[in-house]
Amino acid sequence: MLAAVPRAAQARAEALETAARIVEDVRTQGEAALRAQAEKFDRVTGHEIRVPAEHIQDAVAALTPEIRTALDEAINRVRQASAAQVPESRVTRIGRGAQITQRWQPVGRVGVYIPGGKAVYPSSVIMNVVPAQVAGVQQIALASPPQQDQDGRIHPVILAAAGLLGITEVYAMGGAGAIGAFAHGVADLDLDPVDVVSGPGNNYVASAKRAVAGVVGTDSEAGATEILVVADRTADARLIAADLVSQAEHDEQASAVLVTDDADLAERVAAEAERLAASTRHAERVGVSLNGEQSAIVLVDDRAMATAFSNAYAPEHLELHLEDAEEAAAAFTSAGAIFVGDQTPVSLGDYMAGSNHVLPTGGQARYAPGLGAYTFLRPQQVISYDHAALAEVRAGVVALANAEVLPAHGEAIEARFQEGDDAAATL
Ligand code: HSO
Ligand code: ZN
Repeated sequence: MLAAVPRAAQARAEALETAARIVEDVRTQGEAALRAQAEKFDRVTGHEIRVPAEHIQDAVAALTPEIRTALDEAINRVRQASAAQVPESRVTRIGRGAQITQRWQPVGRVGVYIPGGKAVYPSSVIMNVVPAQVAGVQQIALASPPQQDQDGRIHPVILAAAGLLGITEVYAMGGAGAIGAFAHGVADLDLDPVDVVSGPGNNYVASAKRAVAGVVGTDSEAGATEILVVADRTADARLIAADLVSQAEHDEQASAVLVTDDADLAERVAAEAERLAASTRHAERVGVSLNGEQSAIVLVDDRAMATAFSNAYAPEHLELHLEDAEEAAAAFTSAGAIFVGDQTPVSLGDYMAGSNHVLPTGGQARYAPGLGAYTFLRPQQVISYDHAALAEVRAGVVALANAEVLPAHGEAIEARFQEGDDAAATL
């Protein structure tokens, strides 16, 4: 069934080799490597890599009221919804004097990377920083490439979004080198290594994250944007077409898929999408995306088949334009995020819904979540037994230790039951 709508291919091998080399240069040569990379990739020299506090304040002050209000509102909504992603710690009493606490510990330090090339997304600053803050991360640093047309400063609206979020540690550095700098630290810049690197990026940034795996945690790899719309005969073709085009606007590789059991709707959406695609600002990109093999209109026999297709495809974004959308949502089990009803478009979620827009692509939604507060939390168990509780399982531990021929394990238990210890325990 899936063969009909293949995912866009991504060339990885070459990028991985290049990215690993760039990361290694930053690890061994620090600031000098970052400067050489800025000159080569960003055509910027002599810039301030550590962004001074005044530049951040200036960027906030320069925001138009509309954008400032919108950023504030988005931050507020994402903060509210992210709070539900922090589990409460729970204590399980295994027996008298024996307990396990399951707690969720934030990582100490996070590096957020925000690209600055053809796609400049201040909204991604919010989607990465807010969950880390909600998780309780104490130190959050942000990096974005120096811009040639901004005198080597980073994009002002990205800087302003960071400022609104209270981020003070910002670096003008880009691409794979920035990921290397976060992972390994840069002594000349007083940049300490982080525990987790998150944030979107091109193939080289994604490859650099692979190259630093095992050194730091990373968020999952995001590929080109995907939207899958499941619609029935009650749906509005004009709205569906608008939503397909909205995600196709991101990238030539973006996937826009409609699944419906209504042939008439399929035809109307195709016509409407074609009309919109011709006149939209990014017409060329949209045209390539919609006509690519990764985009399609899939005609199915019935709802069951539509649901099965969507679950197998596991789209990044799923929109339900169905008469019974609210109830139907339960059957759609594999999607990065599910947008219910025709008044809940993906572009609402991209900015303002309160949900996170960093979501699993390429079918990763079958097993992986999007970005959330939990990306920055480690579940940890805290174990606490008293002497009497240990006594209850003493023989069992010794038996298993002996069975594994690890007698010192058993002896560590027995050490607690030697003369004197026993007496103390009976007090
Ligand atoms: N739809 C993109 C996120 C985004 N849209 C950022 C606009 N800005 C990937 O989910
Ligand atoms: Zn988008």
